[in-house]
Amino acid sequence: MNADTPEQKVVDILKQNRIDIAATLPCDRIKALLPLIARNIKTLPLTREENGAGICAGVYLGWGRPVMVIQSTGIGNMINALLSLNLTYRIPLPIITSWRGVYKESIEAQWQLGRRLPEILAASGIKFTIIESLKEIERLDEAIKESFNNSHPHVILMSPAIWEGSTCEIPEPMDICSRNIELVFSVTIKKPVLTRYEAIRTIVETIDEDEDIIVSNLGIPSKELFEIRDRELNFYMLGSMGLVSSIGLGLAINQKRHVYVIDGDGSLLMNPNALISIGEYPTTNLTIISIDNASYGSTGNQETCTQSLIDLELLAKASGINDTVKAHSQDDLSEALRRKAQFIHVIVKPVNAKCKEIPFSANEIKKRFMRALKE
Ligand SMILES: Cc1ncc(C[n+]2csc(CCOP(=O)(O)OP(=O)(O)O)c2C)c(N)n1
Repeated sequence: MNADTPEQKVVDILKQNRIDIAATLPCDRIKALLPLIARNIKTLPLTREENGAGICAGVYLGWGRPVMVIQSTGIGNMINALLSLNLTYRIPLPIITSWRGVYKESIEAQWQLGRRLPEILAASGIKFTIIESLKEIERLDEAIKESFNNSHPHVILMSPAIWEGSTCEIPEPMDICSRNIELVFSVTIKKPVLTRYEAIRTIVETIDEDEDIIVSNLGIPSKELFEIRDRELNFYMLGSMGLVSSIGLGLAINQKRHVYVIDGDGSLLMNPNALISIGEYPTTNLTIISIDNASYGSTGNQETCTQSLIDLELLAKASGINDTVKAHSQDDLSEALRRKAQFIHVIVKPVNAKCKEIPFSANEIKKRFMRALKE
């Protein structure tokens, strides 16, 4: 039933290109394509596209070959990631989009972004290919190769015309069963004694220096890590606020080494979708260390709501991450690190060390990191 359908052709092209992970978010026009991809290629359903850009970047850094398959509106949700992460670090990412807003589009909310997408992508310096009909499907293969060969993202705008008349099977909706949810959580947050710098030093002194990966958050945390101990297995974020844990997940999926992520409180709250993905795809080699100074430390210690409203450990638990722990001291933190807890919530004071700039370009950080992973 699926042979010779346009959807099968797309899957064949993905397989020919040795794609090993597809990060997806649905569009009505690709409701037959997505389940077919999921049956053939390891698929990570997303809750927001920007999070997918981070996960796919991690997969690529771990020497994998990811694609994204999304609705074209999702490009609007990920434009900063495409520029500050993919273009800046030269990380390839083929993005197959169901191009809405142009062909037989009755939903008015699709028009504004959909019609302007080619101009937006061109102005952003993001390579794109328009595929109007099934006859042009081979251009998908060319676009995927172009993305990996030139180490940049490539958006493929696929017209709904391609799928018209397809006989590709659309699965029945799943059966929803009853389920119990139970959470008993009670915790005391003590007045902080540690600084972020001390917490990062504890991480560096506890992990396996020769084997383990550290992915560190943008701004001062990366600079502090660089100053404490620069190593080739450190991946320093220079921007893309919120994506550090997503990148860590992508790496953990594609690597055997243990991945330690240094995240913040502000950054985690910008992309709680990362926690949902981590809860959904549990790995045994990923530890998220959320260093919570109750503020946006890198931009001048403006308060976040972790002091008054949200407990990040509870947020992690609510996202399906079971093995969580709170750390107030160096001893708490090193014990949690030694047992490789999935999520460590570290309570620290809002203090920034005075550190120099990291003297590497994004591309240098990426290249030496990827080289070190191969050793
Ligand atoms: C989308 C976006 N908005 C705002 C910023 C500015 N910015 C850079 S670092 C940062 C604070 C990050 O805070 P947190 O994650 O809590 O880490 P901390 O610096 O406190 O360790 C902000 C707001 C940014 N880089 N990107």
